[in-house]
Amino acid sequence: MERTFIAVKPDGVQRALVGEIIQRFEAKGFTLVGLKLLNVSRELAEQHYDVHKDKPFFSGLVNFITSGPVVAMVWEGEGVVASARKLIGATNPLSAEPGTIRGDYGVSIGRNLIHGSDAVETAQREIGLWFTDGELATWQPTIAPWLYE
Ligand code: DAT
Ligand code: MG
Repeated sequence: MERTFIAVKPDGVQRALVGEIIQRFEAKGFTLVGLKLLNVSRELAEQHYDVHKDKPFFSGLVNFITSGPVVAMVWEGEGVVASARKLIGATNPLSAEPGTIRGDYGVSIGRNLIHGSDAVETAQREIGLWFTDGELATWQPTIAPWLYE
């Protein structure tokens, strides 16, 4: 089953949106298989955002993501990577559609509340970066027959 890496960034934690964000993924029908609150090391932040290392916003991004606790999660479900990106909305919250997490709660690109993997391969890399195998649960939700035919 497909998995994606989701992180509520320090602004989402400070603004007490953790429950709201988890609720959206649960209500959609995805399955939570990993969850932890952590202060992110500089090393992890730089590895996570390695693809952006030459961008002008990179140092600000690393400073921001290491500035307070982050809620790291792994969610599972058919098509979860692309679907999570839709639930999250466009990178710039001002352009994100109402009904998306960034569209409903954000006003600036550098404080866009949440990260979601952009592709299945990226998700695998990010899950490996943030979680050990032992931190991920394997379980079958009893509602599965009501989610999938
Ligand atoms: P996304 O998080 O939607 O995948 P991304 O991978 O292009 O977006 O960028 C990673 C994060 O970097 C993004 O969530 C916020 C920040 N960021 C991107 N573009 C930015 C910009 N032009 N100015 C400031 N921060 C930016
Ligand atoms: Mg990205």
